[in-house]
Amino acid sequence: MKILILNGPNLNLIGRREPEIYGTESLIDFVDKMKNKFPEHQLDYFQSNHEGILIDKLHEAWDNYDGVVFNPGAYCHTSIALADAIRSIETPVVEVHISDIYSREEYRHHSYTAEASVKSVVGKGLKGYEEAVMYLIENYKSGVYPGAIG
Ligand code: CA2
Repeated sequence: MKILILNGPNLNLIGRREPEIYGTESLIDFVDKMKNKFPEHQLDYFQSNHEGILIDKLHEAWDNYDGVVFNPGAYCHTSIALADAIRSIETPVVEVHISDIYSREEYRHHSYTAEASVKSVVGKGLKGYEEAVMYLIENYKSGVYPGAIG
């Protein structure tokens, strides 16, 4: 299975600041380790700080990937365009947030992109990415994604 791990704004700085919220490990290092845990699957990593580039990547994922694990960062709280991009492709998208957005500042409590995704995993640290990958792998054959909310 080919899975794209897609990350949005500021997630390139994870591990360097605010360790009490995001931990001390960088996403690139974590994804590298995760690749060893899923040797029979292809995991590709991409990060951008730009909304349009993330939209382009989602469109490209339709023809090139079987699933996307997506942390849109703060764009999840604002971007109807990203939510539309998720809805516009047939590739299943699982949203991940490292922190529990629902127990943080009120302006983080709503996610447009989670509403368009088949599932969302929040507040589990970087392990949440692993849970999202496993969910995609487990449900790929049946093509049925239980718990789908969008
Ligand atoms: O919890 C998550 O994964 C978030 O998507 C992280 C975003 C935040 O805006 C979302 O509400 C929840 C922030 C990305 C990283 O921001 C940093 C802030 C300080 C130091 C390093 C990264």
